[in-house]
Amino acid sequence: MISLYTMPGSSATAARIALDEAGASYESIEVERDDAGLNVSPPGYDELNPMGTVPTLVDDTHVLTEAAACCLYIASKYPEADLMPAHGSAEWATTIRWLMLLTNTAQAAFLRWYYPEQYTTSSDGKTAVQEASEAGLARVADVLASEIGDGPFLLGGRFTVADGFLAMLTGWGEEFAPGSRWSDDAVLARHYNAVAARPAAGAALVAEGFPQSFPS
Ligand SMILES: N[C@@H](CCC(=O)N[C@@H](CS)C(=O)NCC(=O)O)C(=O)O
Repeated sequence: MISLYTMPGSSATAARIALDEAGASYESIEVERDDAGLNVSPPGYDELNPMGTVPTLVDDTHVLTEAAACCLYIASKYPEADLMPAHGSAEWATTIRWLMLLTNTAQAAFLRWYYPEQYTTSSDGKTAVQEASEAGLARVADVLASEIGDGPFLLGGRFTVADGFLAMLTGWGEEFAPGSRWSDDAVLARHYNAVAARPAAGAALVAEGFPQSFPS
């Protein structure tokens, strides 16, 4: 059985959405940290994921880290769920293009906002890190909104694992200043709502602490 190591509302949400959309049988194992941010449970977690982050997905002898890699793995393991277009097709190319932007650029910028102390050695540098993250994220939001257009998904009418990933990111950043949250963008809010309207993805989002919908 697949094991998904997770923390509520974390990057593991994208993998959970993919697993639930696939109807996969899996166990969820919560990683617990102490006040210093060290993983204390389950014992030995950092050997599984040397970065010490979540998610980690274990499927028999396969150990995957990186949320986007987990999503692609799940899509390949459960082809009947149709979570990715046919390998090598134009739609596949478009999907991996946006999924890589989501993880390399957007997710990374959100994580700089949430963990600013990891990106500055200056004791008063955290605010500047967060401001730069928000500015970068505003640019990515514009690009994504323009790509989605009437959508409702990145590929138009077809849902892929990239949409689950994007919905997770749109659900983040609620601490940002009003107007600069991704959920403030009408297109991204509509995209989120379309993902959340799917029974499996919507239940996963809500279970992870995300809203059922955003005003759009
Ligand atoms: N690129 C990694 C990022 C994972 C990541 O940073 N996860 C966060 C939670 S959303 C985490 O575990 N942070 C703990 C830390 O950086 O100490 C992935 O996609 O899995």
